[in-house]
Amino acid sequence: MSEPDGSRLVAERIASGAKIAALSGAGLSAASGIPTFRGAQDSLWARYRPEDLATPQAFAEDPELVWRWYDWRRGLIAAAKPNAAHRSLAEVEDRNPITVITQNVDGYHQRAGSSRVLEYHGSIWKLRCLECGRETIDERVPIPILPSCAACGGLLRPGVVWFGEIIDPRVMESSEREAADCEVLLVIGTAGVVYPAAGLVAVARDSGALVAEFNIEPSGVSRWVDVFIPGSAADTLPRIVRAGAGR
Ligand code: BJW
Ligand code: ZN
Repeated sequence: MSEPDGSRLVAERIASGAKIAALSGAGLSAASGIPTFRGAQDSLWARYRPEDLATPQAFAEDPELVWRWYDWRRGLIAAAKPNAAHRSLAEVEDRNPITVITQNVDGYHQRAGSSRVLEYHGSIWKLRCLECGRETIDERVPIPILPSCAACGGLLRPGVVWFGEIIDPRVMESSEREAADCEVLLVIGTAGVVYPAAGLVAVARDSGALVAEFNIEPSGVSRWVDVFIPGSAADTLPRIVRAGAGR
């Protein structure tokens, strides 16, 4: 189904108080000015693919390079702020049960006011010691390169999930449960190519949820969705959520 019938259906389901799960990706924070992973970009880092930097092997080979990339991204995130799409997911909590499953590590959903957020790929503000395993929240921008553990002096790494690493089993289990139990799944700004996150769309669909995708172009999971809503999520998501609220 496509617009406008599909949009209306999604707005009506939300308005009727349906239980919602949202799966968000980098495209949701794009309108905040945070670069996506796979889009055309003109930054210093555009020549690197996520598969080149977001791996334990890359960090083992060149921790300084990987830390410089994360320090640059932490600076961008700290200087910008959540956008209208993040805010509309927070506002919908007034009327609907909602869990946000985010692949993003920027912390913007929490900053916008969402109270139930599952950080599927971790957080860029959490650091973990490679020696003693201690985890800390560290919001320094810039961060000293290379950062070291206050407890043991070991090398710290970003508390995120890299390729080849497992998702925190508790987060994975909760996410699968939310995808299976929701009545509406909102899939927002993700290329839908990184697993197991992308598989949550099939979980929701197979469990009978109405699946609505918000993206500027079709993604790897578009074949599984009931409704595709084209455009920037910062424009389309508030429109659908507010249409349901009669605003
Ligand atoms: C807009 C917009 C606007 C733009 N409005 N929209 C099954 C099949 C094949 C492979 C695998 C599989 N299962 C596992 C794998 C391997 C691998 C994987 O998926 N590889 C594929 C790439 C082929 N997965 C893993 O390794 C995962 N671990 C795992 O499976 O463990 C078990 C295991 C271990 C060992 C062997 C086998 C299994 C871990 C994946 C970790 C991903 N980590 C990263 C980095 C996180 C930290 C950080 O941020 O630095 O996560 S990579 C990067 O991709 C990041 C993102 O969360 C993730 C997804 O990206 P996302 O959000 O989709 O962003 P983009 O940029 O790709 O897309 C943006 C979208 O927005 C686009 O569609 C735009 O059109 C859209 N858009 N502007 C709306 N304004
Ligand atoms: Zn340590």
